[in-house]
Amino acid sequence: MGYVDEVIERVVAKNPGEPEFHQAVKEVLESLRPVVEANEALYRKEAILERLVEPDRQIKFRVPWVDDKGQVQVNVGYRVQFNNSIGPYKGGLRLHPSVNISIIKFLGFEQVFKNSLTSLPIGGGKGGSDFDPKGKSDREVMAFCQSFMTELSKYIGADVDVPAGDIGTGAREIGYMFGQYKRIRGMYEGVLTGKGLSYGGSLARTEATGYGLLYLTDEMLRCNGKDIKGKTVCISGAGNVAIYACKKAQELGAKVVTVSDSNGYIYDAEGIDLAALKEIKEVKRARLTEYKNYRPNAEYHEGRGVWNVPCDIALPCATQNELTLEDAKALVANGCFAVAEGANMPTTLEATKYLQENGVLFAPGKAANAGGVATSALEMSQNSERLSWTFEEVDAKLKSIMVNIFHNMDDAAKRYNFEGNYVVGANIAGFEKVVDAMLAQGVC
Ligand code: NDP
Ligand code: 2IT
Repeated sequence: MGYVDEVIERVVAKNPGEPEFHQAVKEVLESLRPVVEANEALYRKEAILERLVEPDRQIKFRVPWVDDKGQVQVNVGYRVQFNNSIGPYKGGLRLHPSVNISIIKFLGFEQVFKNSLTSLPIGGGKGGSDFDPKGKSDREVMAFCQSFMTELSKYIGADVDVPAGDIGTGAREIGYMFGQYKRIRGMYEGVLTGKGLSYGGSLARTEATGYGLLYLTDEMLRCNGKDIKGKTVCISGAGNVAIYACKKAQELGAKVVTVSDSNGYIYDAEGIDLAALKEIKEVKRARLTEYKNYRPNAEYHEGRGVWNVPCDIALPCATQNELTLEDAKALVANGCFAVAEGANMPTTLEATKYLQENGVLFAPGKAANAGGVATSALEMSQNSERLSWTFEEVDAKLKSIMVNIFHNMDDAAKRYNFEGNYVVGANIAGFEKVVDAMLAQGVC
């Protein structure tokens, strides 16, 4: 059995009941085969793959807090510090009832390669909790965030581990967590990113993941002789990534016809009304059923089905495994020619394979959604030099980072004779830098 297969088998055996983590490891390691085969003796001796798939440490803790009725609630908190070979651990905090160790590990593992691809000095980590912010009062969210940070603060720091937002964690949650960190440690430091603009946040961080997704998609289309202008786009999700993907897609001249949440999706044939979407989600924190109050001609459909809407370009921006083989078949049958992942691992392995085999340009999340964490790293730089850059400055850097990521993954794919396979290209390009740093730093 080859080295890659041995390690995959061991990961599955040693981490039972962690299907998302297995999936992420398989996707990465299988596409690294050409590099691993070219360096097998060295990598085996140095146990490179074994070291990559085992996090530096996994922290799990109790998060007790008091709800508005005076009842004590208990949630579980996690931080997985995966690999800090190229910089402090960096990655978001997910607050969603589905969160478990498998999900945090898959996200942390992906983050290692994603952060490497940004070309900035950040290692990979991820955290979160099974706390559900939905339907909670601001005071309850604050009580949870303060309790969560009381424990997490022992393990993080501006040069150690710098968390940020993810599903369920936005500006409100980051603010409460930052306040608690400051209080406990008695110091102001850039320990979190995605902070508010009045206390050290970076302009354009809110927009960064969605904008970055479109900058990379635009470059991918351009290099393949296509143009985003005038194309029809389907987006899933209606959160931070989806909203700013929608905004930039519209600015680039595309027509976005869908957004979705976990209850259903909107089909607006005239193009999504961004102001309405932002008011519903960012101001009211309401459900998409409200959209019809703003746009009576739009359709609301209960349940899944967003990928059955005909489009040229699909941008999954909600959650893992939301685009299945069935969905991929529907997209191809309807003439979709590009898929770029705004979410982390939204496309199943079978669906990815089907899309690639059917000539669909496919940009994997670790490249396509790297604009968020890249701009987080720019926030860290601004905090360190105690200066703030203008929106235009940050946005220009973001754009050049995304264009570079596209070319790095494109070149890596070509070097190994997998031209056009951006999954292989992104994994190899991300891996090469991490391995180089690991080898240089000896056995650790
Ligand atoms: P938000 O919490 O802002 O929005 C998440 C959106 O996805 C909501 O519309 C939510 O619907 C929907 N969603 C979440 N879980 C499910 C589910 N199980 N089934 C269907 N829909 C679901 O999160 P973000 O926009 O920040 O994150 C979206 C994705 O992008 C995630 O995969 C995240 O890891 C990834 N990402 C985020 C980055 C960032 O900077 N924020 C950076 C890079 C990647 P509902 O309200 O009904 O739950
Ligand atoms: O998945 C991700 O890259 C994020 N949620 C953003 C992480 C960050 O540190 O900005």
